[in-house]
Amino acid sequence: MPIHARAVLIPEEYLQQTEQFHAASQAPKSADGTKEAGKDKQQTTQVHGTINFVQDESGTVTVTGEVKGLKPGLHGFHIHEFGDTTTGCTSAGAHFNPDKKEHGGPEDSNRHVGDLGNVEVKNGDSVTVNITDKFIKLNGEKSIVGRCIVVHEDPDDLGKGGHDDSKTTGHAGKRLACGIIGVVKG
Ligand SMILES: [Cu+2]
Ligand SMILES: [Zn+2]
Repeated sequence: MPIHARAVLIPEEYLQQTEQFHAASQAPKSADGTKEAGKDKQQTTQVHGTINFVQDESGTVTVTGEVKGLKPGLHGFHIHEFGDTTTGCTSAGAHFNPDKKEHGGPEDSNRHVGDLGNVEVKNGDSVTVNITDKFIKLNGEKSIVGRCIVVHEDPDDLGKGGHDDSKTTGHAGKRLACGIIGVVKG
């Protein structure tokens, strides 16, 4: 039977606000009894979307969906090890790497299991995702269920950029949005 999973990508800014709400609810009230509201945020486009995962009988996983609110160009797209967004997408940890390999591209054999490469925005601010991958799984030791999918600000250099972090993160920059992957009805 195929296995189905899904992640809703939540903008990093929203997750940061959630953390601020937690902090505010624990902070002492000000003299007039009102709580300090969060500072006005500069309005920026929020990156969001929904990503679907289906594992077929052979163990191949197809990743489909849409990401909106991105700048044109390539954006690093990875599975990170933890299904945790407590302090924003940082809580998702490093790339999911159960085989202790170096960062690479999706076509490399020396890659993190979580290395799905890039999504590319060609027109407007959204991209339709359609990736087929043999490394990520929805069950077993390499299961990505309960971990996070992360979309980055910059291109993933697939380990070949020569930067300090090319072999660990692909130099993909800030985490713009992330979502915890959960099992869904087929
Ligand atoms: Cu990443
Ligand atoms: Zn990686």
